[in-house]
Amino acid sequence: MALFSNFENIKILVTLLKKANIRHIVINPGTTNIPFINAVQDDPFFTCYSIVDERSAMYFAIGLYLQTGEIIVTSCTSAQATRNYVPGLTEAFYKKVPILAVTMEKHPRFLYQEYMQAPHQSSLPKDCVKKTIEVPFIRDENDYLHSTRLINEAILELTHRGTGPVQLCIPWLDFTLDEFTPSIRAVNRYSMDTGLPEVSLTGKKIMIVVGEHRPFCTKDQQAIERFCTCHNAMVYVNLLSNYHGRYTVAGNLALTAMAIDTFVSGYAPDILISIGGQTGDYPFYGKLSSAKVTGVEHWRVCEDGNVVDTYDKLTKIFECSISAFFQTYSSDASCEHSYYEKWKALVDSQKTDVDLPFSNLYVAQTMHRFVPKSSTMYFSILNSLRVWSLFPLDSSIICYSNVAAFGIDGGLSACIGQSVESEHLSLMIVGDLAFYYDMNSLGIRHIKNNLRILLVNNNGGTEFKLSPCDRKSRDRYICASGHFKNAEGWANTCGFEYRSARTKEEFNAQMDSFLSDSDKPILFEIFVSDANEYDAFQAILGENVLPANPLKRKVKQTIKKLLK
Ligand SMILES: Cc1ncc(C[n+]2csc(CCOP(=O)(O)OP(=O)(O)O)c2C)c(N)n1
Repeated sequence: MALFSNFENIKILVTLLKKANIRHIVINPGTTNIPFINAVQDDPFFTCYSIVDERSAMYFAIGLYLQTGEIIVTSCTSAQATRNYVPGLTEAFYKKVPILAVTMEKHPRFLYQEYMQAPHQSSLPKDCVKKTIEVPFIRDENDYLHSTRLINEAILELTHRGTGPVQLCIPWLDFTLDEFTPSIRAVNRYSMDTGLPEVSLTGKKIMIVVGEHRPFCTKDQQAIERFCTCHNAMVYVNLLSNYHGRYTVAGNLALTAMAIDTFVSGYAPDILISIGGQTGDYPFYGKLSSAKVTGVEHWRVCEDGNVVDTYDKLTKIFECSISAFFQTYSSDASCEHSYYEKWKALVDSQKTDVDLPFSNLYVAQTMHRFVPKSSTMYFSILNSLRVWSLFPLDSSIICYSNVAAFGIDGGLSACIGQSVESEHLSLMIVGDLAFYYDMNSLGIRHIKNNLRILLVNNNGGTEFKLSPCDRKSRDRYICASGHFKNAEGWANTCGFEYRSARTKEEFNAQMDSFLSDSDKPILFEIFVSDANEYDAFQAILGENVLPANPLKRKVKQTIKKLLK
């Protein structure tokens, strides 16, 4: 298959910035802009600035322009980052400030597909920029020439008939679809009006995946359970599913540690039925969307009836309610549950009591059993959500995260909004960048004593160091390290009780009281190193890697036990 690339786009942009003598670049942390950051951060031609918050980055860029009178470039990742440029860009638009806002976007096929971090990037309000220019993926000479012309056009527009901001949208990353064999699927849509079709589910392995969802009503829950009773079905859940019926499998760790070939040969369903919103579950998406997974039909059950082909396997859309769908395809028959049992056996055999260094993961491993019943937990996206998803929580605990548009910007505010209408504990798990993005929310005067914030201060976005990489080279701009010391002063100013821990012992000694009733909201800041965050994740994965033959893993675990 063709290799789609954005490296050529980055090269063209950097070359043209130099030719236009544009030197100042304001950089926000992120993944999709890593190729651009790598291309400029050590080039002495450019002066780079690291700003965590995109709202402030855009105003910072305005300030740079006011002082220098020069064109300023800003660079941010996709997801919610671009949206947070809007206030500053609006000021820049009416102030006529020439800022080239370089934003990144995914291939258009991911738009509106419940694909992670893929909100529309070029839909800014019309009084933000003079022009939005989107360059193509470069696949051949035509694309190359096209991009070169468009990037020139974007730079020229900054000063054409008066100055003003311009958005330049660049597609991100090289990607190939491994083992892709073209095949053309037809997608059919059914509704209660037209009638749901006859389907044959006999002998099929069925996986129901529950994306983010508020707690289920009894009617839906019963309908799903009844369906599972009469089919060889399982329900894949993660924390955000808030579904706790029979036949559920919390399979996040299993999928994280499972080789794709193992999934294909032993764990993939014949039919995937999706309900709820986005899963926010990268391991799940990675496995189900793999081109190696063939023969799986995705059935989407949703009242909007939209064509949302998240895993590139969509064949049927059922435009109806959850209960209508599952009731329609249930009967009084019962059935063997070999598929569910296979998954359950796998999940039951997993090892999570691994010795871990002090880290977000260690805190999740230690604390997940002690979170009081009926609490609500709100997870910051990506790293915090990922590590907590490896551990089950009591079924009375409700979990949320901003996985719809995937911003680090508003988790705390959302958690506080939830907490003020609850009598139970509300617990936010948040990294330092996301915390500082939303720290003004600590001043909300409606905050009650039921709020608990666990702030994992790992000095920047550890998210960008969890895969093998040169960690040092990522610190300055990609992870945005070194901006913040601690939250103590601000927490105290806002009437919180502030606690901190730098070791497991300090953490363990305070965990109970952190989770207990208090006459103040509590902010508990733990200081962990990026190296420990990485090592902890690798340690738990290493213990649970699932080779093609699961028997081998059992033997390995037994030998390890005997050697202890
Ligand atoms: C508004 C917004 N800006 C930028 C991003 C890109 N982004 C995703 S995760 C992340 C790092 C978060 O760092 P932190 O909150 O410290 O959590 P950690 O990964 O260290 O646990 C960033 C910048 C985003 N998702 N949303």
